[in-house]
Amino acid sequence: MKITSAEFARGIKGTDPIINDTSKPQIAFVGRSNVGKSSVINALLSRKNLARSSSAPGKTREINFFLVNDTFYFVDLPGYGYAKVPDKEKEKLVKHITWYLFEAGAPIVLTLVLIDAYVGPSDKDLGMIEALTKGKVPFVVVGNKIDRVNKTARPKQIKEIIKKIGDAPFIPFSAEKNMGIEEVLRMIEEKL
Ligand SMILES: Nc1nc2c(ncn2[C@@H]2O[C@H](COP(=O)(O)OP(=O)(O)OP(=O)(O)O)[C@@H](O)[C@H]2O)c(=O)[nH]1
Ligand SMILES: [Mg+2]
Repeated sequence: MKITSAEFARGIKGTDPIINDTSKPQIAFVGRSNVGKSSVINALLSRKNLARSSSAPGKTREINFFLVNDTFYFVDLPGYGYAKVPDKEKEKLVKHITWYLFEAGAPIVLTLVLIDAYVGPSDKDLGMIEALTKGKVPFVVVGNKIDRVNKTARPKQIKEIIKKIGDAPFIPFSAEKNMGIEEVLRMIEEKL
């Protein structure tokens, strides 16, 4: 798939009509704080900082919609489970994410569950995978930051990740080194 245009559409904190715009399918990006959701979006769109990324976890606090090719949305979600965000706000963010994914009636055709390929899936990641499976939301697990794993150690690390996530499809990725972009875009295209 060729990306011909990408623009920020809207950031939302509660409900909003954009969620139920059924004329445009949505691709959701979830994962723990600082795993690189915003960076992965930028890499897929070949844009530097359209989705704002930061080394300080907890950067994204709204659900951000990016209109791609005038036909579908990339949806950048706040990260789950990072200690630097105050507890009350964390709780609110998790509720907002859960509501968006499972209750809001958004036309989500694919969810990218980002995990840190160097660290492997956390319990929270596995919980998200379980919830998506139960909720019948189609997803793919994307192992970002694979560049942090030594080249020779990659096959073993990938095997171990696959063992933990079970049947879910898995794509190793690096937003920093532009790895895995073709594979992910192909997967998205299949769902549109
Ligand atoms: N080594 C490496 N670092 C990366 C990669 N992708 C992102 N990062 C770094 O990880 C940090 C977090 O990136 P973000 O894209 O802001 O992460 P996020 O998941 O959107 O974070 P929140 O919005 O806080 O949930 C930044 O310092 C990025 O430079 C990657 O593929 N490899
Ligand atoms: Mg972000």
